[in-house]
Amino acid sequence: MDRRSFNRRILLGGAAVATSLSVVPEAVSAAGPVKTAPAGGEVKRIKLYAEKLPDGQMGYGLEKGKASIPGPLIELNEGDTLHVEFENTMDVAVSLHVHGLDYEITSDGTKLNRSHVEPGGTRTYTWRTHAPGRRGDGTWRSGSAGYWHYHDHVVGTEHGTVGLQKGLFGPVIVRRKGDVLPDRTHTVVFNDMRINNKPPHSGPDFEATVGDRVEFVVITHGEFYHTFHMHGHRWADNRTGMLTGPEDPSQVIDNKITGPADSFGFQVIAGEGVGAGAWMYHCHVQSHSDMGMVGLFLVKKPDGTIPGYEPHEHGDGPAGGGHEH
Ligand SMILES: [Cu+2]
Repeated sequence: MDRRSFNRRILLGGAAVATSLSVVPEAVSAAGPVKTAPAGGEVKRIKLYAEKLPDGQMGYGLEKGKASIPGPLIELNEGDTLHVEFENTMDVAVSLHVHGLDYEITSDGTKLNRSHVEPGGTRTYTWRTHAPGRRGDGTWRSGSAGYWHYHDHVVGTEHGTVGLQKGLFGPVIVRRKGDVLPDRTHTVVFNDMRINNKPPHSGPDFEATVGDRVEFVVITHGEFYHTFHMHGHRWADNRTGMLTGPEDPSQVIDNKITGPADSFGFQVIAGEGVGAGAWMYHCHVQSHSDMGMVGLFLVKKPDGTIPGYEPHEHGDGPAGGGHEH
């Protein structure tokens, strides 16, 4: 259900429904038609840096001194080409290896192909994407659209095991023409027993207001399998995480198993049908959640309050992995 029909349903539902959901008129009037992804075909260029962070971890960033864990969200539309001018500011070799996109072997980002970057060096990695279409033999070729990710493949071992542990990873979203665009995107990376390489029991937490269209990208790295669960919200287990219509056979879920290098994504309407609240998301492997693989989806009422939530009870507040649209 899109944001427009969500708000329309509340309007038609009358005062009783609106009261129980704590939705005030401002949220309804904020409704508008959804924005959708344009056709691709552009040639884009970014600069990306690999850096050591002050705490000994490592990250990717779009500017020097701005590296983050996870690295910056890279968004493309099917048909786009991206040239990544990649600079290694560290004292160890590093690389950039992407999942799901089209790249020649010279952009593989492995030592096997000498497509890594020595300390102080630069290299341009080129990623291409394509729309779905029919091959010459009549069979169907999938498009590039999906929730993907990039990571180092060099630091520590020839598989980048230490680079991954230290934070060298980030999200890539390739959209198909017509895909619904979110208001903002958050990235959750289960990396061994941490989320976004933060200490246990410290989130990250993500803020939204009831009715916001919020997209999550979930990536897993490290040694373990996890299950991603979110309270109060559900999504479709398909490419976009959204049903395409009433006949879409995709299963609707609120929990998904995810193993090393898996990635998926989805959109939710914050608080849809359930209202504001501090909604937990966590790994549902019990020992993992008990050890702190948990964060909060902080869905505020339009007045900015969150019923029953005391911010000091949990972690250090919103942080990391966010991207405004
Ligand atoms: Cu887990």
